[in-house]
Amino acid sequence: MTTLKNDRYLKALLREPVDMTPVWMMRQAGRYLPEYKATRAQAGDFMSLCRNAELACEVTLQPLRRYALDAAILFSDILTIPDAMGLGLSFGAGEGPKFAKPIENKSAVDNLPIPDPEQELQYVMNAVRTIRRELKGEVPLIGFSGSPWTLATYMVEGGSSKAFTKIKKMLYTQPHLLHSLLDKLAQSVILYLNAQIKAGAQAVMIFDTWGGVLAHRDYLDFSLQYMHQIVDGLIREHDGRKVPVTLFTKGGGLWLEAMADTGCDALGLDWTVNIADARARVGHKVALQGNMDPSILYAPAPRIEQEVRSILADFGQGSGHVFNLGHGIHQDVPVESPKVLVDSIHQLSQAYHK
Ligand code: 1CP
Repeated sequence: MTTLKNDRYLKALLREPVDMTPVWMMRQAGRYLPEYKATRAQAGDFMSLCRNAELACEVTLQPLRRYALDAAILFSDILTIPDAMGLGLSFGAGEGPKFAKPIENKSAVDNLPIPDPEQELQYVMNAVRTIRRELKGEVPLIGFSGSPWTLATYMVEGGSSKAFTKIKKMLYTQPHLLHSLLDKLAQSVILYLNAQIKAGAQAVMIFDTWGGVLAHRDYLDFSLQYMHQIVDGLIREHDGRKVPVTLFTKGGGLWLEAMADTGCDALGLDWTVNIADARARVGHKVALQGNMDPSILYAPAPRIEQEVRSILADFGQGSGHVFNLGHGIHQDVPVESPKVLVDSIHQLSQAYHK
């Protein structure tokens, strides 16, 4: 087993005792950091940054140099899988992701390959290996993937969406076709995350950013079922250590019990949920990650600290909480704000771990 200088993130996910509440921030590498913008400019476009292991490693480490974060997250994107399936991913200047060949019919689904993680996605594994080497055991490295449903929304819509009309039309007119797409994605995600674990990721997180747009029964059938398959297929112990799995459905507050029943180790919460209620509902089964509104980072320091106090008090005594934002950090927050956040969590949480 490789030693870790700071393992409180892994311990909290397994609900083992810690000295203080660990914290990391969703999308902690990114455009709110001037040094990210500089490296991104050096790389050219976003995918070139992802494909360059040294530069991907550099941007992964940038937020850790500024803030006392308890985990690093691989710098990559959820859309690497559809890109490796041949859909032709591009990011226009100042625009969201776009696919040249969106999924429109059965033959497109039938012809989708299941990418080999050490071939088409080897650049991701190389980034994982490089980051692990450069982290030098300081903090654990989180690997990640999108959920099958969330990946499918981009593949069928051809990019970002607000109303999800194309994929919902497929869901209600050709449910079998959508299921076969989701099934291929689930198989691909299992191979991809297991390869990240073998390459050095010490925990993994599944981002179901768009699960919350589904009707109740459809969430269970078209999103959660496939995340459950993934949890069942993952390597759960590697290098003498448990590899915790976190599921995050944005807008998933109504489904926490069902999510906890998949056998995952932790649930990510967005800010619409009260973490005390969430703990009462599922805290005997899973750890909880979250859940400050990322917009609070626009506020002055005392307001940020007040929110930290409230969330820590709501979670209460003991382990099983990883502090985080309820979604990704905004691009224009002051660079001083995350320091206020991280330092106040570490300081104020110690009382809850005595
Ligand atoms: O211009 C740029 O520099 C690109 C902006 C950017 C960044 C920094 C994109 C394009 N992706 C990323 C990195 C990224 N994406 C990371 C690693 C960085 C970190 O966390 O430190 C991670 C974990 C993601 C995951 C991701 N990508 C999600 C799931 C999490 C979430 O925020 O909901 C989603 C939905 C994406 C798709 C995507 N990639 C990029 C953008 C702008 C988007 C969102 C598009 C949309 O809103 O539909």
